[in-house]
Amino acid sequence: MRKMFLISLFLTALTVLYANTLMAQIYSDSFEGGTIDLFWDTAGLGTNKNGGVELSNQQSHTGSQSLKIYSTGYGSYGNSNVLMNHHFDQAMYGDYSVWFYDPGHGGMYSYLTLESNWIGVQDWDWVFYHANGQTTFPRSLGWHEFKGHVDLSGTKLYIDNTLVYSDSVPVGFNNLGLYMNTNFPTEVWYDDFNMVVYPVMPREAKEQTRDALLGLLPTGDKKTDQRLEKAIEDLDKSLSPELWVDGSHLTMKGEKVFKEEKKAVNELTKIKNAPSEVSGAIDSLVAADLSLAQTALDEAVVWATALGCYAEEDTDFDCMKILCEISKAQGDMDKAQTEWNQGNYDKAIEHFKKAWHHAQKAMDKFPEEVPI
Ligand SMILES: [Ca+2]
Repeated sequence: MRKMFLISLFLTALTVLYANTLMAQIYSDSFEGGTIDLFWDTAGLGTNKNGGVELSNQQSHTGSQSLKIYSTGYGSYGNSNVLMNHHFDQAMYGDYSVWFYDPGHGGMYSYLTLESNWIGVQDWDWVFYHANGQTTFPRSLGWHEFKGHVDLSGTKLYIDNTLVYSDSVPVGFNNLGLYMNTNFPTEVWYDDFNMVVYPVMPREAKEQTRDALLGLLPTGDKKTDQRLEKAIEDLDKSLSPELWVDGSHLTMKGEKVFKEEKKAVNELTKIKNAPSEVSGAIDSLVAADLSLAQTALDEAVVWATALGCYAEEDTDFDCMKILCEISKAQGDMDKAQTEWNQGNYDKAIEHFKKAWHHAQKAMDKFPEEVPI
């Protein structure tokens, strides 16, 4: 059931997003089934020597399988050097996580790596985990979750939900991988990989759109200038810091972001003989709202799963409430896409707002009922 639930979300997201440049990439892998998913490049850029990757039933975090990375020890190529990775065509931002089965000994490097950011174990240290350097989080035998969040305010890395590293360097990533390097025969396991990533965070997309519209002034047409100025004013309101937690998350007052944006889009659609950049700006704004709603919805699904709430089979009252809100959010995402396809931008934004609201309600993020 769980798998079906996640897959249906995955398909929805793909359908919704193919049409625009703010394509969210949502991917989960529980390493079940017969073969390693094609998402992963197992050719490893020529680095897979003296070892390899395979699906294994020796350990599992969920289901009956996980991904095993193994070493055959020091050999003709030197240390074993194994990498399974995924390449993105452009720098990405967002959230990712994986479970790691720690065999509890030193003597190997193994980590989840994203460009210069990495979380895992070092060969010389069997006492603490490392996340871009040594942490104070003690190693122990068994499953542990490695998690990261990257946005324009920087990077945060977590082990078992404890923050172990943060910086304020706004750098996205083009590569992510699971890696091991050692000089003796051994093995580690990874399971339940999840990621929700974007090429541009919604807030940055809105800022860029605002600046692009500002760059059109003056157009030589007084009426057009007035509408552009009004739209920029509305966008400034939607970018107000108290409405934003970070580049992809809104505060409890977040509905104002959608409302102001709707006004801006309405102004832009009224411009007669609009410069060609205007229609691109409208699409960017609608896409950014899609990202905000989709992020909240993804997190609501993770939230529900963590609480043990699964679709269809659940009869628990609180679970039913959560799943009902998620279902409403998914319904609004679909309606938004339909409106967007028909050029009804303000109605699309209205549905993204509702989807966001339902996702927040599913996660119990409102202290009391907030009308929409
Ligand atoms: Ca599994």
